[in-house]
Amino acid sequence: MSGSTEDATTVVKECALEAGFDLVKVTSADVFVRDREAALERIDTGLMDGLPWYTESRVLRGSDPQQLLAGARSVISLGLSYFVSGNGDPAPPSEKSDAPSIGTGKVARYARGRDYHRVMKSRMRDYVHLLNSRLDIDLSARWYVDDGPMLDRAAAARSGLGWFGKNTNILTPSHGSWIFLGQVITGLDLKPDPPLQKTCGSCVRCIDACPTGAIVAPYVIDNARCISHLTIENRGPIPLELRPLVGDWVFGCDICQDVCPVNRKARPANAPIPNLPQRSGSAGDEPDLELDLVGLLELTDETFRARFQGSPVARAKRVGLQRNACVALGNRRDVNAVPALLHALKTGEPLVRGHAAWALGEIGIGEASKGLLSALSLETDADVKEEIRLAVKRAEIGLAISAVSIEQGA
Ligand code: B12
Ligand code: SF4
Ligand code: SF4
Repeated sequence: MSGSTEDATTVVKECALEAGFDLVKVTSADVFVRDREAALERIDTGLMDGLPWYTESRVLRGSDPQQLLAGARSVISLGLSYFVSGNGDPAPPSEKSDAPSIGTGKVARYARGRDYHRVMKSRMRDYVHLLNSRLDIDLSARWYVDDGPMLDRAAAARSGLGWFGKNTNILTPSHGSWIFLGQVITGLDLKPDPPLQKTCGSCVRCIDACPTGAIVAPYVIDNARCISHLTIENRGPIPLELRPLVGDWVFGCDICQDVCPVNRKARPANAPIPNLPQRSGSAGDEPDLELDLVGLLELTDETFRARFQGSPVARAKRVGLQRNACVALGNRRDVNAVPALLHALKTGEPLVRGHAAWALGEIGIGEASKGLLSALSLETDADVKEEIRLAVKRAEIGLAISAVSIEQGA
């Protein structure tokens, strides 16, 4: 290893911290063989179902840095923490809003500030400019974060930025798994870092805690069962059997990270992703910790845009978010939500109407049941009609069970 390689590697690392990243390591530009095979097998066995853009050719390209940058020599692996002190746990109810709330739904930590894609890409651009001026070269480089084909976690693991947890997230000794990952592929000859010799040991907390059983084996997620997929990427209905397990998550899920012991010692970000500026319908310059469920049902395309522009939450689209709000309201079983759900059952898109019917079926009593019966005769969409029929059935069973309990109690 030449002295100049060592010097360039030192500059690369110093500049990354200066550009606002929390972690930086280096790996070679060799093919990620194990990860390529694992990803191809995941597609083959149907465990990536629901993500039509996650294709074999994407994996083949994304696991070979040479295909992404001709003449690639090194991959700089970057980590940006999104763990912000005060942005971790939901605020106590008194601090949430002045308006009376029927209930709120949870937003995953990573999505509580400004869209990280934009923030990370802009820091990466600045980083490459900084490298050019410090090294006095015109660096050949390509950079990726999340939406690129590169296998972000594979690069992080091989470079020793962190290690694979059994929940498939990259865990880091200093910042836990609360980090976004990105890479700069370059033609620079840099000194690679060794992978960490750490593992989860005998811990299986995340596997036990996952409500939908999405961690089907250590290091393996069934995408179609993961709440993160169901509430964000999924454009269709949430499968009936999974709805009760989604709880009150309306965007993403943090359960397998919240229970992880490595995250207990996570350090907050050095240069946190900024919050969104003041927007209509939000509490001001505040992170989206939790979202008012009835408020979500009331959103129009225009108010949705105004509220979530620049936020990762926009990815779910208005209809997806309203679908998720219905599921969370159904899981709360609060009769006060019935008027809003009945309104959604009459005026929402078919996907929202179907999930509003499900929620009313979960609540099951009085106005909820009556509303379902009258909607059944008016509904024209076959799928929504079926949802209403099933909801009526569940409401009737619920009523019969409560009648028996009252009789037995009397
Ligand atoms: C598709 C995707 C999803 C899908 C599928 C998840 C999945 N497990 O793949 C869904 C929508 C469910 C999802 C959810 C989330 N995601 Co996501 N997602 C991606 C994306 C775009 C591709 C991931 C991928 O290629 N998966 C394919 C499978 C095969 O990879 P894998 O599950 O990591 O499996 C690896 C291990 O099994 C390993 N392996 C195989 N055999 C063995 C054996 C041993 C012993 C070991 C140690 C390892 C090992 O090899 C596999 C390939 O590397 C990446 C961005 C990117 N471009 O890479 C972000 C990314 C992985 N997601 C991210 C985040 C933050 C999340 C969420 C936490 C968001 C949330 N809070 O809701 C959740 C976490 C859910 C979870 N437990 O994984 C971050 C993860 C950061 C980190 N610290 O790891 C990434 C890297 C985005 C980014 N650039 O920051 N995501
Ligand atoms: S994000 Fe939630 S649903 Fe997905 S694997 Fe983790 S705990 Fe399970
Ligand atoms: S909860 Fe335990 S098994 Fe799961 S990722 Fe964390 S340390 Fe690993």
